Amino acid sequence: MPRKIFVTNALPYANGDIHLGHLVGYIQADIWVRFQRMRGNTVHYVCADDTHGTPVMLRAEKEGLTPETLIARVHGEHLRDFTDFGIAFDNYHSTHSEETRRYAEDIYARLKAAGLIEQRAIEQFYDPVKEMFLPDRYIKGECPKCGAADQYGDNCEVCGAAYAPTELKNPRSAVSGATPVQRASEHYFFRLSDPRAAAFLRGWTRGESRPGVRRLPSEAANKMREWLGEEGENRLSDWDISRDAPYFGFEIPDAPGKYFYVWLDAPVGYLASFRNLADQRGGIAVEDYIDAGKAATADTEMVHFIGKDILYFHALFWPAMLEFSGYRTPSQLCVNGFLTVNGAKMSKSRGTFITARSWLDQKLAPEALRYYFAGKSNGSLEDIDLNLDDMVARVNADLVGKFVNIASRCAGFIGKRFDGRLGEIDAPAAEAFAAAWAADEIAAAFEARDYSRALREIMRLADLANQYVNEHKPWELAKQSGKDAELHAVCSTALTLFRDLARYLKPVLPALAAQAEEFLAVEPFDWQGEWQALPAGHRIAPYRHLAARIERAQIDALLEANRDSLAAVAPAAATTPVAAAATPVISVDDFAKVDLRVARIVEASYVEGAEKLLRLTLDIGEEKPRQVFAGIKSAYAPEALAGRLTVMVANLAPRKMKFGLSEGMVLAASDPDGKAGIHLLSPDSGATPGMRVK
Ligand code: B3M
Ligand code: ZN
Repeated sequence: MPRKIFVTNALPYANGDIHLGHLVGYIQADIWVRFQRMRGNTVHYVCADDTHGTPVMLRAEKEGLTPETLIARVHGEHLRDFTDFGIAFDNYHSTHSEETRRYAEDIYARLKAAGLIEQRAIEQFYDPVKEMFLPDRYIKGECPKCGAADQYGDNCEVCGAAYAPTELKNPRSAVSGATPVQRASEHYFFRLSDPRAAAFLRGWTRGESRPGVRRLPSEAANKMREWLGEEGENRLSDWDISRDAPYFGFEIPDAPGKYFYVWLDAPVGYLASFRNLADQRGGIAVEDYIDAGKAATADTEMVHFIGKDILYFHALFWPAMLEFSGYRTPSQLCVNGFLTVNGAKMSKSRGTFITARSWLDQKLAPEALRYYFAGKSNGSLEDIDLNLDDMVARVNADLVGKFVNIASRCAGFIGKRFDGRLGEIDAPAAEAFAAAWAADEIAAAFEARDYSRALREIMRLADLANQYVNEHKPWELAKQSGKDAELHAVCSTALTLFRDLARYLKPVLPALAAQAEEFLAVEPFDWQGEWQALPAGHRIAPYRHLAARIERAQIDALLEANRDSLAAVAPAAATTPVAAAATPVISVDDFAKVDLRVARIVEASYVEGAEKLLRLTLDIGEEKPRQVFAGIKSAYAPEALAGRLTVMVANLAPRKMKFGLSEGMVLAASDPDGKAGIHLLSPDSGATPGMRVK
């Protein structure tokens, strides 16, 4: 029976451009969707912009726009970028939509009815001028320990002290400059600490989406077990799902001035985009995909493609939200790693923070990137490195040198000598090729999202096809009399092999495959198991150049276009730098006493009542994760932290703080006056939790 699959990609925030790092997951999803459709399965593939929350609100204010105007502009930009990279969503919607509001309110009402919503008062700093509660990044003051000026609310960049927001001396709002006041506020919590949540999640994270296919990648499922704790335990803390006005988002019903936190309604955007698609197109039984009862009998699937940094939300919060509100839970999470470029994190100074638009502006083929990312994708969470030299070499060798070369060496003879009509193919050669034709193996690789394996197999077959052409040398046959029949058979066979390569490359290179379909004058390729030749007498179109080589000069222009033009950065106004506390010279032995470890932030959450602290759960390869209160909330939203690697001091004496026990300290960089923000340290890709930093 054909499968019925509802597929989504993570919703990009509406306050930034699409960059190559985003495209890893989108290209992986689009390839899988195209493959499924070639197999005859029904797929509804949707996405949307993630539009709510403080960053979007403040960016709109900065640009002198309403949030609605800003998100409308960004929606168009995002959709254009995705479309130009061949990401063929059936619908690209917005979380700022009636469908999202309706589903969010419905889910919330059902969670409330299930006794899983709780109201609790928490203390926060409030800016009386801006009349808004202040997230950490907008409160500054003097460090209560060393007096350093202009420090953030939860930890001091000069002496490293971590403290509660209320301890900051002379606090002021970084938004208006006013002195913030402490104000209690009612917040709404989703009670993940309820035993029902842990019991459900423990089973769900271990489950299978289909026989033999795990719901979560195994490394992710193991992490969930840690986060949940052992049987009967529940390490999850309640999740604060409300924010106070002013906030760009949806008001919580019966809670005037309270808004759904952006991450509450972001995944709801998946359902909203699907519903909006169904209302536009008709004929889609949405309930069969999203209603728990109906989905079970209709045997539908809901598959989310996400980056590993947002695994926590998709493997804990979102399934629990759905389960306890009567909606179907995700069938499978397909999780991709982070992108590095030339072996390092994307960086504006190196010009490797490359936007999708700049790739296209440099006239670089989007399918070159699709091909390269596919060649690096094996279905795991591993990070992917875009080595630009390697990409140029791989695309030029495989796509131009191997695949297109078969057609370009044979098509001309068919056109010139045989009126564009194919002849009988060379049966023994075809059978040998057909025997090598591992259609099922290629399909299995695509199904498992192990595109690197699929492409290896396809390129092996391309080598066989080129070997056939090299052995029969049509260019020699064409010069000899009495060899026309052989020339006709050789070229017809080669073009049949070319046709099958194009068929199997189609999920990765849809545009190139469409050009091949047009040149060969065939119906759009689907995925048949058996090998069939193109029939004798079949007329093909005149051959037109199918793909151009990439030149290194294009890559240099791309890097230049993305480099932060340093000249444009005005020299910082001369200020008397805060005298950094003199740090004594120490010996190597002194330094050796500090046990620095690579740590993965498995969870980051707000701390009730703490303005500047985040509670981090850190995996440093020990039995139990560490709990650390870190003064980085001023610079980081918790959702941006989950899954990241950082460095921590692992042998600090545990500190009893107001909000609990802090078992260590994470390291972050900033300048003495703190003006340039806080920058969490992160080790290069390849480092793993527990590694000693020396
Ligand atoms: N917008 C974070 C991100 O852009 C967030 C994803 C939402 S998916 C429901 O990766
Ligand atoms: Zn200090």
